[in-house]
Order: sequence, then C-alpha cells, then structure tokens
Amino acid sequence: MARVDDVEISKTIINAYHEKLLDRLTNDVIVVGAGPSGLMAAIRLVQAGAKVTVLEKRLSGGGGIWGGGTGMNVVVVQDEAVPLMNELEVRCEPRENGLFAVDAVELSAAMCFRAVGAGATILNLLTVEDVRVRGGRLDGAVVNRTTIAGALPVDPIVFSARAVLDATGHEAVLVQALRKRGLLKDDCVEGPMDAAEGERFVVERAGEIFPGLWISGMSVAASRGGPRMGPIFGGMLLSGQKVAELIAAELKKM
Ligand code: 48F
Repeated sequence: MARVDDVEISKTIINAYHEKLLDRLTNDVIVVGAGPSGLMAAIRLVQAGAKVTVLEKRLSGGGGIWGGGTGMNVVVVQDEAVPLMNELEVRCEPRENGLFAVDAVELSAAMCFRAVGAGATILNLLTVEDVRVRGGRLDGAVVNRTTIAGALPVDPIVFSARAVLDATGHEAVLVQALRKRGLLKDDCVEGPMDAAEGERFVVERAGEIFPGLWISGMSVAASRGGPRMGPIFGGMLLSGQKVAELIAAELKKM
C-alpha cells in the first residue's frame, strides 16, 4: 500500500467538505430531516431538476425507519407503496392482510443512496435551530452543528432556499419556530394512534403551510392535527412524493 500522510488526509477532508458546504449555502430546496418523507421528497425534487440539500441533525439518514417497531428493525408498507419499493430496489415481502414487510436497514440505506445518487447533498450532524423570514416569506434555515446546538453559546449560520421542507417528523421544528413567534396562529397537536387515518392524512394534507415553508410526513400530523401511526411507512413516502410534486410546480411558477 502507498504510504499516506496524515496531514494530507486531513487537508483532503477539509477542502472537499468546505467546497461542498459553500456550494450548498444557496438552494432551490432545503429539506430539513433525512427521514423517509424528506428523503423521498429529495429524490423526486432532484429528479425534477431542483438543487436540493438535506440537513440532518443525526449521524445517519433514515430517521424513524431504522428502529422499525420497538427496535425490531422491520417496517411495514401497504400496496400503494410497493411500486416505490421496486423503484428503490428494496425487497418487500408480501405478508397477510395486504401488508408487506421491509428490512429497515435496507430501506434506510437505499433511500440515502438513491437521494445522493440522484444529485441531492445530505449534510449530517447539522441541526436546524431556527428559520429566516423576510418580507413574510420563509427563505432560509438557521443551522448549527448538532454537537454545539443548544449546548454552547455559538452562533448558527444560514442556508438559503426558494422552498424549505419541514420533514422533521413529530417535532415539526420549523413549524414550531413560526408558532412561537405567532407567525402561525393554529395550535394543532398530533392526535392519538390511528394508522389508516394517519396514513391518509399525511398524504392528503402535505403542502405549503406558510409562504416558503412546506410540510411532509409526520410533521403534517403534528402541524395540522392528524393522528399518529406506528411503523407503517407507505404514507411517509407518498407524502414526501406529493409535497415534491407541489414544490416542483411552485418552483416552475417562480
Ligand atoms: O422522524 P422521521 O422519520 O420523520 P418522517 O419522515 O417519518 C416519520 C416516521 O419515521 C415515524 C412514523 C411513521 O410511521 O410515525 O415517526 O415524517 O425523520 C425526521 C428526521 O428529521 C431529523 C431527525 O433526526 C430525523 O432523521 N431532524 C429532527 N429535527 C431536526 C432534524 C433538526 N432540528 N434539524 C435537522 N434534522
């Protein structure tokens, strides 16, 4: 093996990362949260020609997929999501009652792989702390390193976008940032568990909630008062896909 220099390794990482970071400060779309709905939206948006950056606070993308149900790393999808599994080249095993079992590791990994392969950039270990609003429109995410956010008095930086998607799941972080300023007046909370109704709700009600701010996945239920659901994921993927179509149409008009 060729002899490598430790400082050259560091230099390679620093240069490559900072090139990537600089390139990603301005975007067509910022997706906040690399869970199933955010990743599906990112895949569809890059396919539609948008420049998309996904900001993820954790080490890895996949969000709630990884843990399956109570840490049993299998998730369930229904009929409507099978074409998406096929497209992602993720195996899905037919079980009883119209349900399909999917390996959580395979699905998480495949979604990250497809999103990056299609041209999205995922920046992990970055936590969105707040939003930028100018002229009544949300046009940026206020970001800190996850290891710093909330722990140290260190200021964040801003990434800008023509559209920002809150795909942060139950937390609905960006929606909450607007609510606490009174910029969003509703006070909906997520309802109790109802998988069938919840799956329908997150697809139907995905959309723009404030000028420039879009919601998909569980942040739809958290923002608009839909029921929660367990480890069934078809609705998450279809919700991400739907919001991507709406955002792509809006970007065209802009
Ligand atoms: O929670 P998550 O998987 O959201 P989702 O796409 O899917 C929900 C399901 O997993 C599950 C469910 C359906 O069966 O009930 O909950 O709606 O993914 C949200 C992602 O956002 C990241 C978080 O780490 C996760 O990967 N996230 C949350 N807050 C922030 C964030 C933040 N402030 N900044 C960046 N990423």
